[in-house]
Amino acid sequence: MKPKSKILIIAGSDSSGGAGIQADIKTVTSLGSYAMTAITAITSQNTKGIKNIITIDPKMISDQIEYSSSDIKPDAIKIGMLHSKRVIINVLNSLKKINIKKIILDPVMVSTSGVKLINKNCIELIKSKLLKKASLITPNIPEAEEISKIKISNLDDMKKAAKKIEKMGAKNILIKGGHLKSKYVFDLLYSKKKFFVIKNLKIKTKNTHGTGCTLSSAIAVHYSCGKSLKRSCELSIRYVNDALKTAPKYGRGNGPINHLNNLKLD
Ligand code: PXL
Repeated sequence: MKPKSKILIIAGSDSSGGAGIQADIKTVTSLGSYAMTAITAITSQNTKGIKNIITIDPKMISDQIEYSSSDIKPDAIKIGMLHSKRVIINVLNSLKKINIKKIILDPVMVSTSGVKLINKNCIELIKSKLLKKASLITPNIPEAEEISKIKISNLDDMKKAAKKIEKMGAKNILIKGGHLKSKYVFDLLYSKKKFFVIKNLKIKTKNTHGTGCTLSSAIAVHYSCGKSLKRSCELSIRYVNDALKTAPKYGRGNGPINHLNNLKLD
């Protein structure tokens, strides 16, 4: 088959292959699109945690975005780990130059294993500038709390936080409910002043590494192909759920999900 669309991924590398740019490339590829990348940082990690991180020079990040896009124009962009203010400023400038409308922002702050992936002073810049540029922002509960400064314990709190994040200038917000303790996961999309709740039975597993990266990349693919944001979120949540259910159980910690769940290769 020919790729359905082209996605530019701006994110960090996860050497264990479950999250970050590796998860993004696998997701975009398995869903039938063409993946391009601008790598923002390199982490050495396994399923038990992160050993160390080196950051890529912001100018190099801009060059990756601008030089590749000037030749192969992406249909949508997925943004993941941006670790410093300087990186965010450069990415904002590059986004202005390449002028792609469909942008999915995963405001990555902490890894599944609990390691901080960005500096504290990034959060202000994400709030004041970057979230306005995104078609959709996809925080999990801790990230939504950090952005909105609202403590979230239930679906009502999620709605309050989504409204507040919209007031800050975000166009559409998907708050992922997986961190709340309950039999069900409620994911909440707030779009055009309307709430859509996507309810699923919670899958009991420790193999959740990379779910956020995977979800935002899947949304970028569906959205780039002309589906509505709501439909893109529904299809992508289903893809992540299927990937969780069929996780290959690699490693001794929080293992990767199964990005190949939708493919029949035999
Ligand atoms: O899941 C968030 C995330 C994003 N980007 C990189 C990561 C992780 C989590 O480990 O390693 C590079």
